[in-house]
Amino acid sequence: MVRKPPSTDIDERDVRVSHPKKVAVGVPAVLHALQISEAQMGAARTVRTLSRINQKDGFDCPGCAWPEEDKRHIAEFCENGAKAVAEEATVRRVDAAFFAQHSVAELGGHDDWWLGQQGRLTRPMILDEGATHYREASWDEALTTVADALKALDDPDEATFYTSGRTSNEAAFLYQLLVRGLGTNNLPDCSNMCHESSGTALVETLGIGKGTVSIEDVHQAELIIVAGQNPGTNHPRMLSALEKAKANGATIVAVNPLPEAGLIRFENPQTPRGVILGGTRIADDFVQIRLGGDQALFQAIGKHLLERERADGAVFDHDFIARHTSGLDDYLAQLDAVEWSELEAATGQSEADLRRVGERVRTSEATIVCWAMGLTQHPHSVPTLRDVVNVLLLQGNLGKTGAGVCPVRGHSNVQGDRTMGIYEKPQEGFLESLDREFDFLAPREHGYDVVEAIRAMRDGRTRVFMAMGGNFVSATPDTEVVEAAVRNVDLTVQVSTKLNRSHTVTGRRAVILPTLGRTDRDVRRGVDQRVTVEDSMSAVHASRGRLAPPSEDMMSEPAIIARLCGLVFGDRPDSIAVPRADWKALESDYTLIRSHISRVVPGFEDFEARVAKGRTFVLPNGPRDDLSFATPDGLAHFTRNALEYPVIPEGRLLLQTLRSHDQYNTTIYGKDDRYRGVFGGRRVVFVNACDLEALGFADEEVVDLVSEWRTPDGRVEERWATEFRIVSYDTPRGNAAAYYPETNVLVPLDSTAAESNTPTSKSVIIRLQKRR
Ligand SMILES: Nc1nc2c(c(=O)[nH]1)N[C@H]1C(S)=C(S)[C@@H](COP(=O)(O)OP(=O)(O)OC[C@H]3O[C@@H](n4cnc5c(=O)[nH]c(N)nc54)[C@H](O)[C@@H]3O)O[C@H]1N2
Ligand SMILES: Nc1nc2c(c(=O)[nH]1)N[C@H]1C(S)=C(S)[C@@H](COP(=O)(O)OP(=O)(O)OC[C@H]3O[C@@H](n4cnc5c(=O)[nH]c(N)nc54)[C@H](O)[C@@H]3O)O[C@H]1N2
Ligand SMILES: [Mo]
Repeated sequence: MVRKPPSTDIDERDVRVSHPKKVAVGVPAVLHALQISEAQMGAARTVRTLSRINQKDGFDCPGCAWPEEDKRHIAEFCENGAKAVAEEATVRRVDAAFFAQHSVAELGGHDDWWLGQQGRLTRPMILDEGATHYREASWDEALTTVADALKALDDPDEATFYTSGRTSNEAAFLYQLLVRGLGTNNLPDCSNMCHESSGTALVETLGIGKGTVSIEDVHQAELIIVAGQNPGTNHPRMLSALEKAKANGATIVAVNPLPEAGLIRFENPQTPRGVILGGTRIADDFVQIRLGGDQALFQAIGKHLLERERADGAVFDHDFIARHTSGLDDYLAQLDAVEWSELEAATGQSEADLRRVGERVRTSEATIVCWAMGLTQHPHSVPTLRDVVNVLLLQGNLGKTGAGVCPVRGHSNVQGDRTMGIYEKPQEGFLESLDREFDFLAPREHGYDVVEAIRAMRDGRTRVFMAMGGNFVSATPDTEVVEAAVRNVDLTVQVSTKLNRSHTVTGRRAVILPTLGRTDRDVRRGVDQRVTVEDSMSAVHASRGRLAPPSEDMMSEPAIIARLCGLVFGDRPDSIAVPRADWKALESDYTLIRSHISRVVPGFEDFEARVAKGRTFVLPNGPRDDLSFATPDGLAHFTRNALEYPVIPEGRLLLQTLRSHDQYNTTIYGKDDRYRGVFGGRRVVFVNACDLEALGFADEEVVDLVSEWRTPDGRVEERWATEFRIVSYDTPRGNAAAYYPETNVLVPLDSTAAESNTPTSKSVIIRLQKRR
């Protein structure tokens, strides 16, 4: 398969490369954010909007899920939060005339950067079967089209409903109700490609699929390990928390194949010291690990702790282990069995260096491990994360101040969406409450996750595909396969704020439902509506937009779904069991949705009062609150995990696909990756200089990337991404990096993590191919 890039919208001949930066944020970051904001919104709207981010009674930043600090700065935002806001609050518009002018085929020739630059969607649009262009539709027609298609299905499992992670709690709750009311659990979400491995490992070992620390814990920790995460770009406000932790005496260890700028040094634009004194050095220790070497690192730490415990004692927390855990002996047997030489090979670190990190852990009274995609998108991510938990359990680093697990979530409400029931494998307790509240019987059979949803479309088992936000076509692996799969569906429906490739690669018929975003004012029957979100640390609070919506005739996500529920369920006779509610009332008063939530979702009792006046409340968290673990035996579990790490065939490289500084997932804000020194282009591949020499390539050479996937029956499949410029870079030998989504075409659909089924976006075997 040779794939041409969708277009030449970004002229890659303009790419320039300079030295990577060591310092993140600072004044240039603020200036850059303001430039982008002004281009999208103009000066007045920029000031009005940015001053409302993350303020009490303002809107929740759509950038990331990192929590707000208690005492909020006047401008509690970061460069990339500002870019996320500008992208949404832009004054550019995609109207009906735009669609009349551009055929779907023509739009399909553009990339996500160009499509996103066109502005906010404003009108419901329908693509009729055989038509070349979308045409304008009324809300009635658009929603009736969707409802009729859903009602006409022979089997509800022929429909699949994707969710991205910006959707509010209120919309997510109604959406899962719509889906379960129809009779399916086909609710794949972006989590399946993101922190699914975290959830899987944490539920099994700790009985909860979420992190166990609060922002205060981060401030109070003695040691923070930041593994597989690039906060300078993806969670910039986390750097302020790390800075505060350091001021309180914490040690920070960064574990990453790349020396990412924010991990090395950070200039806080919100403190005079950050601006004047050149910032804080963040990482005390930088472990430049091989891709996929983290399980070995954590086993090495465990082995070191075990050896020191046997030598001098006083390392393990025996009381904690005896009272709250099971499985220690099995875990220790693994630590005894694994050889230092193998741990060295897997990590690329010497035994002495591994022991140095082990010593930092041993001497810390309160340790937190933070992680993101560098740990979750490998074939062995789930065992890796179980080994992270193992190390923390040895010293009782749970349920005490400054300690615990901290999976740092991506999308700003991805955690809340799960809490609201967006999950293909719902828990029985949740379904029982749902049945009771809405007087129906929710389906029990598990539904499709993202990878299974793609297979079902590919194989002709799906007739309707609906997406609540996101960009399914670009965000998922194996782009060629996914595009063909989506085209195989009768009807595709996108609820979206902005145009993207999922509107150009469609089923035989397609509907676009434009929706309000976080920053938009949402007035229903004369009353300003609020929605709620949950951050990465289980804190729930309200969010209210203030800007005039992109057009008069826009609907919010909760309103769209409430009306759809009315169309789908409203006229069913009483003899048929479908969810019963006053859909019309829910559409215009979200307090009523919250009232339903308060009776269905544990921890949301008295919901309305607890989020009134900008208040935040924290959901119950067993391990954090009182060391209770919702596992079958009520204990936290040590586990024995055989050591795994990638084996890279001769002459090949292991490719990780990651984010540049100027993108939000598939939304491309600009063409630069300032901290890594790349400007004006995105089709670059970062390779170690020694590998280049050994493989016979040169810096700046333009090559094709060929992924080589060995199928279970032993064939080698090739996938091509053409014309990438080589950038000689400080990455471990054998490890390369390139941006997503351009490289998604290289990630095989069948290459997924064991147990979590997450696509292995950080672990793709490739070869560099000379261009003919
Ligand atoms: N501005 C901005 N903010 C975002 C996003 C965005 O695109 N733009 N996306 C949001 C979303 S949905 C998410 S999930 C998060 C993503 O946040 P990150 O996980 O920080 O995102 P990635 O760019 O995928 O970066 C992965 C990091 O892990 C490192 N890494 C890769 N493989 C390994 C490995 O095997 N071991 C170790 N130790 N490190 C490894 C990479 O070098 C890189 O630093 O950010 C969220 N916030
Ligand atoms: N190769 C590779 N692939 C990856 C990853 C990787 O690291 N490497 N990362 C994975 C991860 S972690 C994630 S989370 C996924 C992301 O997958 P998605 O969440 O599906 O993708 P996004 O690019 O965040 O979606 C952007 C679109 O969302 C819509 N949107 C934005 N805000 C709103 C809103 O408020 N409401 C609605 N209805 N729509 C809105 C806009 O139309 C915008 O174009 O990608 C995954 N794919
Ligand atoms: Mo994500």
